[in-house]
Amino acid sequence: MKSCVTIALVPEIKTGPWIYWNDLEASMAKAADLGFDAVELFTASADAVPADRLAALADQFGLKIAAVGTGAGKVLHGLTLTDPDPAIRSKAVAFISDMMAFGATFGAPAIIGSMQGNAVSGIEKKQALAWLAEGLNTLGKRAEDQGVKLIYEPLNRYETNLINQLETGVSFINSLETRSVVLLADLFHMNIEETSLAESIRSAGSHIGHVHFADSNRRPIGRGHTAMNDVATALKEIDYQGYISAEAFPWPDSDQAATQTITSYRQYFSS
Ligand SMILES: [Mn+2]
Repeated sequence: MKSCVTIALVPEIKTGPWIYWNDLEASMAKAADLGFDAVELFTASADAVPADRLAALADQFGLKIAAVGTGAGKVLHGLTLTDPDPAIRSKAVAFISDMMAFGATFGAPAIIGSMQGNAVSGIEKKQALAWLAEGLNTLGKRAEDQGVKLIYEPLNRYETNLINQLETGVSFINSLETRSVVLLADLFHMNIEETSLAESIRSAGSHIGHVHFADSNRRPIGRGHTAMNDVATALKEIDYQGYISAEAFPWPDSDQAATQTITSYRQYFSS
């Protein structure tokens, strides 16, 4: 497993659960100092950070780019893959596609979280899931062409009414034409939705391609009541090799949250 910390560069979502904010270079320097293996980026668009600048910084600090978030497409532009308007769905696919190409430069997959949207008023859930499948099939094909996976994230019920649990997520991605989509196990969402975090991880097994590392209250691991020992044991049992990425509130501040995160990571995964 590999440690990772989130950096958000979108001022409009300043209240969100990201450890570092605003200054890419300073944040990467801090992440490297603490010994993180990688960073996960949340940017406003695919060209918000020039790829050559990011490559130079990654090289300078010895950090990998673990994944790139696509949520700005919804937050800034109101796009989702399940909007009833086909023009908006098409723009959502284009936005994610651009972000995926940016990430693929670094071997980093794109994450589809809030861009999945919802079955909105007047739309059957079955229809929304069909639109989501259509979008993921198109994007999964492009991911395959670019040599990266595409990460799909089940969210808790307050953020989507489509897919809230890993088990439903596994059935859904197995129903797709593309084999390029993997699941994101976000421990915060799972804490709300799963009967047992460890059992869900064991069942989803090799379908898990990314982990969001946050405690029950979205604070850094160790600052809530998630039974992290059981979760870590389950991830080792399924031989998870991916990133353990801190998508948690910068509580009480970014530096302390980052330190808490790497300390917890080492406690549970370094052995
Ligand atoms: Mn997440």
